Amino acid sequence: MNPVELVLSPRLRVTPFEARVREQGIKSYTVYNRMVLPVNYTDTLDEYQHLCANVQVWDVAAERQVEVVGPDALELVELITPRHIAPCEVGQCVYAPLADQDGLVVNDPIILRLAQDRFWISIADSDVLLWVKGIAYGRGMEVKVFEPDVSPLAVQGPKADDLMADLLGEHVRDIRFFRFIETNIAGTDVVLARSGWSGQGGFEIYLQNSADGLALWDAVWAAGQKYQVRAGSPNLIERLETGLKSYGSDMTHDDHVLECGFERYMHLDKPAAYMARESVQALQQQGVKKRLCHLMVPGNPLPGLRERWPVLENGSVVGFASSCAYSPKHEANLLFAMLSVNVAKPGTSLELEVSGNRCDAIVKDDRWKS
Ligand code: THG
Repeated sequence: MNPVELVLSPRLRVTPFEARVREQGIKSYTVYNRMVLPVNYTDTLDEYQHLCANVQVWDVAAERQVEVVGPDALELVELITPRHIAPCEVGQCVYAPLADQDGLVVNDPIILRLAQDRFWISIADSDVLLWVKGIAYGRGMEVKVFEPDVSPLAVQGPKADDLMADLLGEHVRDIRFFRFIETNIAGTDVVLARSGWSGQGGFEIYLQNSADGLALWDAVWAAGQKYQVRAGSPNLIERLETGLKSYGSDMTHDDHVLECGFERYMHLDKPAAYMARESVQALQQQGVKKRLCHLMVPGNPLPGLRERWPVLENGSVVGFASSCAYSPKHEANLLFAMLSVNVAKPGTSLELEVSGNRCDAIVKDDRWKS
């Protein structure tokens, strides 16, 4: 098929790093939270190999922040997620699914606690700002909910620690996973967290003033010269190997939190009130009907996935695959698929239908093993 162009206009928000992203030769964008999200500079395989060996700088400003601050901030954040947030310390981040009153997934953000009464909800692609403002208003809560001028810049890859230590000092190596510090880079105040959407390790730098975006990029870029730094982006191959699911693709507002493998990030008996409690209890009694699974298809690389591909058992559709990449490590195609519970067991043999052709597929555990 012929390549298509994404038309850029002010309705598609720019990021504070866009000039550098262009200079580095960006070839394709996607749209995320009504903002551009750079996708490819060269190609996904080349970028995957570089990411796993070196260090990359990613413009992930499209991961917008929803700030919740005020006396009722904790109560409000507790309401919107089945994860217990009270134990999260200032300086800590937690991965927390957001669920509505029916238990349906609204988003799967990282939540940062900046103060006892102040949070950033670092969102995936859906309108969390309007949802949370609506709840705060409807319940008359004493809290401010807004989108601050904050843009994450990710530094990912095995050389990320060396790069950041050269830039800020050896102490950054001591920042634990999902913890953050407040510091300053190139004259601009930033939040520096050990996190990021890859399994290769690294940091996310939350810029707090768009006007300083290029200065921040340039400082990181200069420190990265020793380490063959390149511009990159969340990588499809790497994120499938690591098992990172993408909201909007792999799970949507049609799916219940109990269907998406979020159990590790939920405390269903938490003392604080949360909107999904009744729905979760009811569905636990009934049992879920579908589950988000890992699916492997050996053989040659499959084409790019544009629409969800049907998954079949004995000729009947039992679910749909939503993401796919060929993994050099496993020498197989890795997919996420929402499957009927009766087939959602590692080891189950199924078929995948790709443009009219059927191929063998096998359900795997969440580490692509058995
Ligand atoms: N960084 C920031 N904001 C984000 C993302 C990010 N918002 C949108 C999206 N990504 C949120 N989704 C995820 C999903 C998984 C992880 C991070 C963000 C993640 N998971 C680890 C894992 O699965 O191995 C560990 C989670 C844990 O155990 O606590 O890192 O990337 N700022």
